[in-house]
Amino acid sequence: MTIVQKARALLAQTALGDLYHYYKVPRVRAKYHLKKSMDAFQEEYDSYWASVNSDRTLTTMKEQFDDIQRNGFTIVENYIDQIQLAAIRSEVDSLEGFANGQYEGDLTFTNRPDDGICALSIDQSMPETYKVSIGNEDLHGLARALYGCKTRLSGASLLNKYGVDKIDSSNAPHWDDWRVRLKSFLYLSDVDEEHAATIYCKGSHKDLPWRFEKDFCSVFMSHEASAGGSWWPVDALGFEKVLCKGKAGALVIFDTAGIHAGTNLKKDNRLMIMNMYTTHLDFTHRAF
Ligand SMILES: O=C(O)CCC(=O)C(=O)O
Ligand SMILES: [Fe+2]
Repeated sequence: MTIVQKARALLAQTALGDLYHYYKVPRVRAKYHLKKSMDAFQEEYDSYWASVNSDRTLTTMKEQFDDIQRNGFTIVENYIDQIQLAAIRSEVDSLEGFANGQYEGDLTFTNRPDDGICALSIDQSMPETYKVSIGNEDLHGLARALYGCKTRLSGASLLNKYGVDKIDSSNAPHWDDWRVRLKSFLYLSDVDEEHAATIYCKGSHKDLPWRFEKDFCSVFMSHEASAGGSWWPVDALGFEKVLCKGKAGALVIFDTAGIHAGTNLKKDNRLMIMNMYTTHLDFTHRAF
């Protein structure tokens, strides 16, 4: 090494060298500001999560509370009995056009033909459906027990997946939000590998090495740029993939911070009632 090279190498290790690189190399500038930005967001992130506190005494659904804390999800077979199921189905089946995405009645309705799904807001005109969703104090209590008193019902919809072989946007592995979002699916039809059972990566609601980076992207990039992606990095984490199967009347409840993905419908319909809970979103019509 010449004296000039040695002097340069020494200088590069000083604050002056850092300053030189900062101005000279765009990527060094980008990295520096990215770190500052991530550190600032980490403060907001930590303070949000410090405000989310669970309290097991607030729920009667202790087994489900434990399951969700441990695995991120729970499945309750026969959550409603056949009589209640029949009463709800009779309300749902009388919604003209809903079965194939063509509903034209008074309730708020969304149809996404490319995904092959549609969603209808629930109100008191369907009393049996209302009772197990918007009126379901047991579920509301479970959500508050898991994530604190601020947790609230942010949506309740009747969901119908009707598009056979359609690739639903939710088929990519993803989590829904960087904040609390709990969902319950009360199955009104049998759900299995042919009927679009959701995949849940058991335990992935915690201990995910790149969660903060992805959450950071989801806040600062557009939805389009940061939406769910490929199975490749997810498979590398080695989580068990559980298919959330259940007969009509089963209830699946899952922490959507865990990695999950929809699957294709191979025949018939998948009908369910979805409740969604968050700490921060007002109640509104939601398709997912
Ligand atoms: O429809 C499904 O199976 C999964 C949908 C989903 O990702 C969600 O509701 O968050
Ligand atoms: Fe999702």
